[in-house]
Amino acid sequence: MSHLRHYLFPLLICLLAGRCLAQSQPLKLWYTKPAEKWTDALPLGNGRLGAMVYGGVGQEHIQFNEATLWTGRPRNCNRPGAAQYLPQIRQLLAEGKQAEAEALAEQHFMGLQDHEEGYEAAQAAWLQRVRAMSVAQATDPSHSWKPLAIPTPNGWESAGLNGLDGAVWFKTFFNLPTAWVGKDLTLSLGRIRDQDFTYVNGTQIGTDEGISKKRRYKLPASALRPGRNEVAIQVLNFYDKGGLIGVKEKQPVFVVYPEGADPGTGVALSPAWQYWVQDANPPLFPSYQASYQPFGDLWLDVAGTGAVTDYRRELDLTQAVARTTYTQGGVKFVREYLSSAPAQALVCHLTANVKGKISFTARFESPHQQAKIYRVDDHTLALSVQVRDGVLRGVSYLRVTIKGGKLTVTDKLIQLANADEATLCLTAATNYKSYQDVSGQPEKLAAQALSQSQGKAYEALKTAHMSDYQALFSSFAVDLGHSANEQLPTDQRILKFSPSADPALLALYLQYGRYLLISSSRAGGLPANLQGIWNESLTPSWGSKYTTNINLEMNYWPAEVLNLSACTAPLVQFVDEAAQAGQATAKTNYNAPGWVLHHNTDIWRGTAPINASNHGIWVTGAAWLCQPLWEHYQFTQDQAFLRQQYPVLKSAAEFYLSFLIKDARTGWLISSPSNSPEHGGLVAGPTMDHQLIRELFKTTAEAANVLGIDADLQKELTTKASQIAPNQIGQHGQLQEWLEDKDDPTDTHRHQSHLWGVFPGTDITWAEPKLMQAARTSLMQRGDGGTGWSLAWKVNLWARFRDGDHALRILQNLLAPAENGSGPEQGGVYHNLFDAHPPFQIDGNFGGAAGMGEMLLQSQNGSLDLLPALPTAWPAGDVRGLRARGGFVVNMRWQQGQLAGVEVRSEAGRECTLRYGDKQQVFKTKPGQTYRLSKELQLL
Ligand code: FUC
Repeated sequence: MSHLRHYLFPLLICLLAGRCLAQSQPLKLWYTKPAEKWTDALPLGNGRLGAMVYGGVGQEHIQFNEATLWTGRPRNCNRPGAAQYLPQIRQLLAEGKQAEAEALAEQHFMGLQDHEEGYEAAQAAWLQRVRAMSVAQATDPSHSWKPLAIPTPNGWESAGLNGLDGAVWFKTFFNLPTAWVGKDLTLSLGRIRDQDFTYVNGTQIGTDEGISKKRRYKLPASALRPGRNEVAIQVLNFYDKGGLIGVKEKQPVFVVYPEGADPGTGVALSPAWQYWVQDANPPLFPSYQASYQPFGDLWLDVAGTGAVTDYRRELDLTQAVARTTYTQGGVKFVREYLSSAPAQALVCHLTANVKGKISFTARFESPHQQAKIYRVDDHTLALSVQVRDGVLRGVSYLRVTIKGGKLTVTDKLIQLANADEATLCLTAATNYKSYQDVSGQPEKLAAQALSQSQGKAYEALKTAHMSDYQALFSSFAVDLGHSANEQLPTDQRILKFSPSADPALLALYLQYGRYLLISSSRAGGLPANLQGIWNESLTPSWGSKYTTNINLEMNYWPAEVLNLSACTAPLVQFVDEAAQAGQATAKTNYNAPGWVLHHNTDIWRGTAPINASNHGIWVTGAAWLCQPLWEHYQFTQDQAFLRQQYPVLKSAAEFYLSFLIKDARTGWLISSPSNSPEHGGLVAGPTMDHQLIRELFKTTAEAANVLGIDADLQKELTTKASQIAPNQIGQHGQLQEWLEDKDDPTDTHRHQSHLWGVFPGTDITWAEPKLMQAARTSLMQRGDGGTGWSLAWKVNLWARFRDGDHALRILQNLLAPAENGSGPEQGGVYHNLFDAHPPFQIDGNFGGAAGMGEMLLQSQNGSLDLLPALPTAWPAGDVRGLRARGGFVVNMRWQQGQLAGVEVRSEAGRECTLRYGDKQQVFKTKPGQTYRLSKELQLL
């Protein structure tokens, strides 16, 4: 009895207090100085409106996004006639002629690009136009020359020329040492995106194209002068990032040196580079898929004099409210910011402890070339934007409501003088209605949203926001231990992080993952993309779209287990729509029924293969995207949901039934052509595909069985599943990534696709220890490094291997400071705890959070496995609200590395099997009932 009291008492207190964990462990990111970079700023989001808050004192900057503002347009993405080439591509692969297969597929099998037609002619005409200007004309001082810091490692985008494509002239100079007069020299410029025409003293000395080539041009003595020599470069950029990037080279760049000499002995070009933009409208470059776009920037130039003390900015995860506080001139200022789902608005509230002290000028900026700012009424300013390449446009309204003071709205800005307090409400909308319909009315939507909060006090808006947010967020709490480091600002904690020095930072990271999912994925909206909903660039990496060979799925790994099931709604809708769109691709490329989706998709539900045949032809995107649908059913036991989604599973299964072919050598059913994601080129029979298809066949058959339908199909799927190429163990003890035993055990490629069957799949479990061991060997061979998402995947895999210490080692790498010298291919975290691929990519945040859940509870094998991978560095802890398959919610506590007690709430009334170590307990449950068990798994 005494041990019972010992366990129950604190648990009851906890349950009664509701948020006791949150109180003992403040879930805050906080800093002692304003954000300098975008990845220092704090993210807010209501699923649709995203904001990055910098918290500057004299100048506040809020960069914002609206989730539906993308490039592109509804269009056919399928290349007619592609299926004709399928037999030949398969034949070439069967004969081992990979290069030929890839070449043929590249030409005939990839999807259709937007602007593909007529591009060459349009580009030739544009080139002729911009090349017509002589270098003398181009370097004339009358152009509006501006300074630019060179090199621009991530393109001139990072130096303020966001999204600029076109023709740009640069100039600088160097002084020729007297000793070099009469010698031929070399000018080293490094890499240039995309094409350059380089002149010295008005003579062209070189030209080249392509971002991978290092520019080193000969400077003939005859072109040089004693003393000052002028360098002029016309840079042409056709798409994506542009400029003189001069990246990561061992040899110095932007130098001249005698031909054949050591570049280290060279003379540097003057850093006083200048540029002018000759033409910013080249023909739109062909693109397979669209890019997510930033919307705009809200700036507040805040009045205030005197020294600033007590500065702090924070993001409170329990409230989804950001805050900046400081004292200036003896006055204490507080700003609060939130992105409210009920109000569909971004709200910022400014107060001071002395009346009449709030004065600022609010203004909009936008990186879009086509942007307009205008006055709406006495309180409201508008920003309207139109994307350059596409049909979407957006409108944002900013309304300022004040207590005291004087408000003036001009055509350009809002001015506020001497108010007691001010509330800013920002709304935004686009004309995107669906992937097929862009007839929305952004002005109307933005105005409607604004009118919803009209007349409401800030406190009322905040209360409504918090109760909406907390309904999701407070369903889960975790305590992994404490240390003094918790008192440090977050950026300092990151620098000092190790799992034993600061276990609470991991708990914060986990809860931050949940916060980010709630903030970027709400019913009725789009799923979280590669950057959630946060993006400042017109040319974000990988288009900030949806990569489906790992990234989109990883975004949703925490959703069920960490008790945010409702946040999967956008993904479910997205998959349903992709299943519609993907039917045309199934027909066009494979002459098959059902639906297919390849390794990437975008807001327009592009489903055809993109980019290049060596990695774009990967057929199992549809199979993988069916998994979260099945998982949602497994976790919730919602049969109505399963009935609704079953056609999507069935249609995907029908595609693969038609697509699989018999391998002549082995007699197995194999997937061909395809790819083991981004590794090894176009092949027949990658292991991952077989795991995915086998699992899809099994779950579709099981779904039909649950629903009591399609008996014949159930049989067919079960039979076919057993004929698919099995998992194989190779010569190095590894799980083979391909049909053939050709893995390189020293290969540390970021993808570990053949381990899909271990996690997130269930094709390989401890029921087959040899396969599990082989999979583990493969993971050992891949190593403990990797990009952000690669590390996050490894955490989950090590959890399934029941090795908590190894999982924790990987978590340590996942939380390495991204700005502290991590290698280019190493993941980590930025100051705001955003995951670094690098660059920022949100999947690592989600995958890392899910991985910690996986360390504490697993339920993929028909039982609830408690603390399956508890690391030694988490000796004591507490978790509440973990979800398990079968419709169970689990609270548990552990001490000295051992389970101390557990509570299971049954939502669906299913029989429950609990396992802890070698103990097991099976018991019947009733829906809505909670069951308490001791550390011995005895029912109490
Ligand atoms: C896949 C990965 C890359 C990156 C991109 C968005 O292509 O291989 O590492 O995450 O998606």
